[in-house]
Formats: sequence, structure tokens, C-alpha cells
Amino acid sequence: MTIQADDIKLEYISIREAKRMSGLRIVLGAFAVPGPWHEACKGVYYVKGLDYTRVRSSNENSSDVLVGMENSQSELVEWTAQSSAPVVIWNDERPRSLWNDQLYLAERLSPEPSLIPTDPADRIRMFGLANELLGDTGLCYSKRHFMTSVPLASLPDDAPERAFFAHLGAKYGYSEKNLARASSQIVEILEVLDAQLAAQHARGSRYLLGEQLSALDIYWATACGFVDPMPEDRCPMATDFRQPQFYGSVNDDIDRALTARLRAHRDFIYEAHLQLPIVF
Ligand SMILES: N[C@@H](CCC(=O)N[C@@H](CS)C(=O)NCC(=O)O)C(=O)O
Repeated sequence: MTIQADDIKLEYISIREAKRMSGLRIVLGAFAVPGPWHEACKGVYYVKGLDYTRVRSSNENSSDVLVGMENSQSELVEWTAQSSAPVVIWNDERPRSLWNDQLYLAERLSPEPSLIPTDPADRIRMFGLANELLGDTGLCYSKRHFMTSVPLASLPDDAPERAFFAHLGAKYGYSEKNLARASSQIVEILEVLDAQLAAQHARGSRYLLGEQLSALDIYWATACGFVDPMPEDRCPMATDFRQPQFYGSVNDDIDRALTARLRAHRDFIYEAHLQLPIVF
């Protein structure tokens, strides 16, 4: 299994080079897969029109991300005190590795268009729903448990990829108990989001909150790719990862909860506001 280098179209600099610079830098995986936190962050900064330098998350000399993950990210850990991407770095301020922190920074650097509702009830609902998508135990975290469990159950004992998936599982809270809850957790969140969208459509708005785009629309559009990746022409991702346990729906319950309305909203947000095709 590979995340083909050929699929990577964008320029990425090394962490060492990035540390010598000022301005806006974003550490990204430089993988040809639509990682939900990656695409969420890229989407927010795209809508804000904020230009940034892309930085590779792995060490300068590491080539295969599926082997020796931990060792290959020591430079990222040294710089940002954690080992996930994306991380946004503005001048010499603290590295921002969490989605909400990245959103607040984007709002500060480019207040318009504002992606955080001014109405307090909408704002509170936005952060609550966004947390259901991107926060610990949310939709994307829950989906990631399948990314761990399916390969570990099927790969031979001596497959080199086992170490990567075991590492991923340990890092993101995989356990039998969390796996058992994952599907119903995803379905519940999809149902709440679909009800929110239906209510908004009934009051004549095309957006998940109020009358205009908010970060929640971006977070939904990008998180949706984890359970329903867009077709190749819109999302030219590494084909090895177009498998339900990686990017796709793992069962009928999730398929049903992923309503036509939710999928259409993802399409609308990409068509009206985000970059198509996705570029990695
Ligand atoms: N820290 C982020 C989550 C970032 C995250 O989970 N990133 C994934 C990819 S989209 C990642 O880096 N996975 C590979 C790894 O952790 O080694 C947040 O909670 O806002």
C-alpha cells in the first residue's frame, strides 16, 4: 500500500527550512488523501484568501510514511510538541495544531469573510456541531477506528503496514469498546446534522447556520469525504485508500444516515466556496 508521490502536485518545504522563515506556514501530511482535518484547515484558509507556505510533516529524509511513522516525525514533534498535522504557524507565535485554534487565527488574520457567526446561539451551535465532526470521539475520530480495526484484522502478522495501523490506533484511542460505539456515534452525528440542514432549508437558507457560509459548512464538506469521498475528477486521491475502512462508508446504517441532502450540501459547498478538484 502506498500513497503515491506522483499524486502530490503541490510544493512542500521541509520543517528545517520552514523554521527559518516567518509569516504563515502550514504543516501538512503531503499525502494524496483527503484527511478531514487537513482539508478542513485548507478550506478555511482558502476561503479567507490567506496564502501560506506548505511544509511537509515528516522528517527531511524520510520517504515512506507507512513505516516508522514515529521516527519519521521527530522534527515535527520538536517544533510543535505533537505529531499530527495540520499545524498552522504564524510568525513566532505558538504552533496551532487544533482545528478551533486554527480557525480563530484565520479569523484574526483575515476577518472577512467571517466564518464564525456573530449570533451567539448560532456560534455556540457551530462550535458544538464542529466538535461533533472534528473533536475527540466525534465523527472523524469514530470513523478512524475502522481504519485501524479492519487492517489489523486482515493483514498478515508480518505485513510491514501493521506497525503503522497499530501506531495509529494507539495514538487515536482505538479499543474494542470504542470500535463497538463508533458506528452508532457516526449515525447520531449525521442525524443531528441532517436535521439542522433540513430546518435551515425549511427557513430558506442554503447554509447550516444563519444565512451565510460558516466554518461548519466547510467542516461538514471536508469531513464528508471520510465517509463518502468525491469521485476521482474532484478528488484525485491515492486509489489504494478508496476502500470503506479508509475513505468510505463501512455499513448500511452509515449509508442511510448519509442522506442525499447531506451529500448535496457537501457538493454545494465545494462548488460554491472551495477548491475543485482538491489539490494535494
Ligand atoms: N490535531 C488535530 C487532528 C489532526 C489529525 O488527526 N490529523 C491526522 C490527518 S488528517 C494525522 O495527522 N494523522 C496521521 C498521524 O497522526 O500520524 C485536531 O484535533 O484538530
